[in-house]
Amino acid sequence: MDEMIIRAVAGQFAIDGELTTFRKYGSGNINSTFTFSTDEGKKYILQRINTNVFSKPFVLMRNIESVTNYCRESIVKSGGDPERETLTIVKTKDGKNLFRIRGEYYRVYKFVTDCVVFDQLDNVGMFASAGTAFGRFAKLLDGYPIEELDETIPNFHNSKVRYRDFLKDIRRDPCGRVAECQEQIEKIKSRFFDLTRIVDYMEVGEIPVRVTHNDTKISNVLFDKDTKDALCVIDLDTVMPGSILFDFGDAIRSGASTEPEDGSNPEINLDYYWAFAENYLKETYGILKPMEIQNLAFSCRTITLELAMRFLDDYINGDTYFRCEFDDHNLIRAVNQLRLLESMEEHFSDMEWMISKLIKELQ
Ligand code: ADP
Ligand code: GN1
Ligand code: MG
Repeated sequence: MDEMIIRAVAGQFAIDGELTTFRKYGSGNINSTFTFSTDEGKKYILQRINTNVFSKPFVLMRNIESVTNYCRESIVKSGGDPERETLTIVKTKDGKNLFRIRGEYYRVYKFVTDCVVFDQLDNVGMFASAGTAFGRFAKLLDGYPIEELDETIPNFHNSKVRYRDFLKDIRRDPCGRVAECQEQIEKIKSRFFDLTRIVDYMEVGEIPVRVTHNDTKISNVLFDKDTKDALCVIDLDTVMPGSILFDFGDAIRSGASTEPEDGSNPEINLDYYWAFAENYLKETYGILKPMEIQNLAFSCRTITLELAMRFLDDYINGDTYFRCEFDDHNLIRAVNQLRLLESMEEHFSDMEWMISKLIKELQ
């Protein structure tokens, strides 16, 4: 991206000092993220919102402002540091959440100081700590008034709608890629009921709709660089009504895999699974309904399958949604998420047994 634009954009925000250096930052698949420093020694995150994915950026920012204000109040009450434990939006000089230039939307956050972030963890204690952070976040959001939130991406985890679109895209085959994906397509089709079970229960009210994060992958948690404790849940773009099961499942999918999302032959690491679940349940046990508890282990399979389908669908559509580093990236991601799913299926009785053991300890 054009250096002039970044400088011009940063200058529109009420930052301390003037931009000195900036660089591309992070590994998010959706927005374009930069970090910059100022001559007053302050550091910020600047993001260009992906409007292909988030079509109403002002609505998105209204959600985030309201959710971060809510989190801030609670952090202050409990004696925490709101500048490190939640995102802090920096407004434009005329008080707006976003700056629009050339049809693109930019936002700025304060950079959370002394934090580190990982696409994959090599330390079970850190994943356990992420379990506490996501569990607390879920409990905190449980008190947030659901009617105040707009859906930033309608039907985000509605796997029935996603499946219908997937079948349409297979029929359209816009890039002639369907023939080479037959094996993966069949694996997804044969698991239709695994994909839709949670949504079915939600539709009849057996699994509650709550305010949830909806994108709990491990790179959406910041860790303290010294203590390595999980510090701050970020990427609040998809905080909206959903199921807590998708949040639990997605954290396990991304954090308890032996490989990164696109790494070959991933397996579920049951020690990581246990460590996360133990802390997550300690925080959320009091709010979870029996049907949620019963489906916790299963939710890991559902969300992994859903993401495999989303990656494959994007591959079939010509890679228009997820950021790709090379030609077959989405296909490789889909293949590997399906492998992770098979590993979860192989170990499913252990995964279920662990949840019941943890629940018994909490009763
Ligand atoms: P995306 O939606 O593209 O995933 P994120 O909001 O998750 O974008 O940001 C991408 C990356 O930028 C994160 O994984 C994290 O490394 C970093 N990041 C985002 N916000 C902050 C912040 N306030 N302080 C420090 N790092 C941040
Ligand atoms: C995207 O934005 P990021 O990289 O944290 C995606 C998630 C996927 C994830 C897979 C809004 O998350 O749903 O699970 O990639 N976010 C959106 O890596 O689609
Ligand atoms: Mg992210």
